[in-house]
Amino acid sequence: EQKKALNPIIPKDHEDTLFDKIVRKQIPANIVYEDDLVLAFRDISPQAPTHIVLIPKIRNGLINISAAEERHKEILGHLLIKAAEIAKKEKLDDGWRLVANNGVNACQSVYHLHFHIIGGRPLGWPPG
Ligand code: DGP
Repeated sequence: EQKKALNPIIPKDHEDTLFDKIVRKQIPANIVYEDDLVLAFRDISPQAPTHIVLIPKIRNGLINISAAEERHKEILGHLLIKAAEIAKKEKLDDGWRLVANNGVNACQSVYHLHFHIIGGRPLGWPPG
């Protein structure tokens, strides 16, 4: 069953989302990678055998890709490189998908930029 589009809860700059609480370890998560800049953890509602959420630790205005500006290019590059490393470590050698749900029609539910790393089974195209 498809998720319905909901009214987005866009955090103000000083407001936390769920992912800030995961970064601060106030909410437990199954962490698969962490460095100074990014955190990757297993999705609570996996859509495939491997389903990892990769986020910048600090939102810095990046509620999603639509908010990307020149000042974000270093963290965006870092996220993509780490996505590739994580996929390799997870042995997703037969293929995997990097998804950034962006806005209401894409069913974005947390307004803190995140990439889904999805794999471990054949993935249909087009997506829902
Ligand atoms: P999106 O729908 O693209 O905004 O993705 C948000 C994802 O975050 C969704 O796939 C489920 C996941 N998620 C939500 N709450 C939690 C949580 O408390 N822990 C973990 N590990 N994942 C969560």
